[in-house]
Amino acid sequence: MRSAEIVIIFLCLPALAWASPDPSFDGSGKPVRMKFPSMAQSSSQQGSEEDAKLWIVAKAPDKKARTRALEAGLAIEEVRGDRIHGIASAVTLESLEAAGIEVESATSLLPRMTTKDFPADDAAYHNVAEADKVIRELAASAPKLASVFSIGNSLLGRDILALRLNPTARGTAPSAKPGIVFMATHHAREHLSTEMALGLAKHLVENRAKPELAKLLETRDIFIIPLVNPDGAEYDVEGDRYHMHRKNMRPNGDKTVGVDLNRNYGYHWCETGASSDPRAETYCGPAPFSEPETASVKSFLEARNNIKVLLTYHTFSELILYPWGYTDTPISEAPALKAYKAMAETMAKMNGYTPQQSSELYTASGDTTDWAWAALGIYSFTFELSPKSLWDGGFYPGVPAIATTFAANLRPALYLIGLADDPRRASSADAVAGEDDRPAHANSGR
Ligand code: 0X9
Ligand code: ZN
Repeated sequence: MRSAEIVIIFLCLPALAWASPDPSFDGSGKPVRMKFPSMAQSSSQQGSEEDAKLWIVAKAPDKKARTRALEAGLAIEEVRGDRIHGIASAVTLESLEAAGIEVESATSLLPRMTTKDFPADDAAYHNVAEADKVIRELAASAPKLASVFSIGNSLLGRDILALRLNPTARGTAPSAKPGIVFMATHHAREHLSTEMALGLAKHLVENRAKPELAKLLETRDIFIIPLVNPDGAEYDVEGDRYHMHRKNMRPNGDKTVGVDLNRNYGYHWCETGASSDPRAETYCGPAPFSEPETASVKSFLEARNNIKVLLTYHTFSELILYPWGYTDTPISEAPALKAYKAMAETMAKMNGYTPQQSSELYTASGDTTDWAWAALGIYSFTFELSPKSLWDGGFYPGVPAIATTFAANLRPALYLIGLADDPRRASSADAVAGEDDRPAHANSGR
């Protein structure tokens, strides 16, 4: 399919009222709530090219084809049998064709622009200023436990804030206690991941005196970074409208904006499942760690060899992923692999997600977890949070998803905090002391 032949498809499924030309109405005269977000008009200061996103359905019968699609610049969001669904700009259509990927449909997301109420409905989500405020207020409310510092600045100069929970070390002071870091929103539009990080921060601070948490908090060095990509997150909601933005806000000098921060880490950088074309959603940047956001995470982790576990929250698909992502080969250290699998499977029982090696989803290099494991030996996980599918809201699942996602993912977070002293304990019998195998409560009924 060539760009000129893009068909603007209005899906006729009645439940998908957002796909009608005026998404505020379903034809019955009654206003409906869009499941999918409003998109920005091209009036944004970043220019129209960034906003002209397509929802692409293509044939990709195996993982190799999925990786080729990523390399052509498609951000794959769902794998359904032999088809992939994802987001790209129009130019990527040609690259997909050149890569031998058969595109079945390319649906412009622009017709969904006009709904006015969705951002207001989502007011419970925190923008950058609000998220920073939450973090600072939590720290101020528990000065014996919590402190805040900046791990560095984003491209546009925003602080990338970390909340630290450690009663014996504040700010950037060193600590020998076993450390763990939670990160969120490498990808701008994955706002639910920031909510998960904030929810976890709030839970730990507000329940710090409870016996089940007090000992953990006393003995661990916990870092929570809710916004690795604050510039992108801010842009994505600019003007009270969603821009479906993935990358950071680097002007690439060719009218395109952004580097994919989860392709910019330095292990097997840009070798597979990433693109060197700045127009691509999976653009790996001009060099490994070229972006201040990934460079800040790198320095933050390199300066703290007490950090043993890392969890980076993304959305969506409900997956638990562990290295490697750049290759199908499993990690070579047998005891570590056993521990990774045990951790992923235990957490999957808690939240109902699917555990797998990252490359099972697709092979892609330059992500956070491959680098953190390869360079620093940190046990590193990517969670793809809710929803499971685009049809349940995709990147913009609405306010109810905040509470259900937090409820499903609190226990995995506490479990990882518990294991930070020795992650290899995961594969021994005492690892889940205090844990049980109840199915995830928050997922029941889905
Ligand atoms: O592609 C990504 O960066 C992550 N998915 S997302 O939809 N949030 O963009 C998944 C990264 C998993 N890592 C590898 N497969 N290497
Ligand atoms: Zn992501």
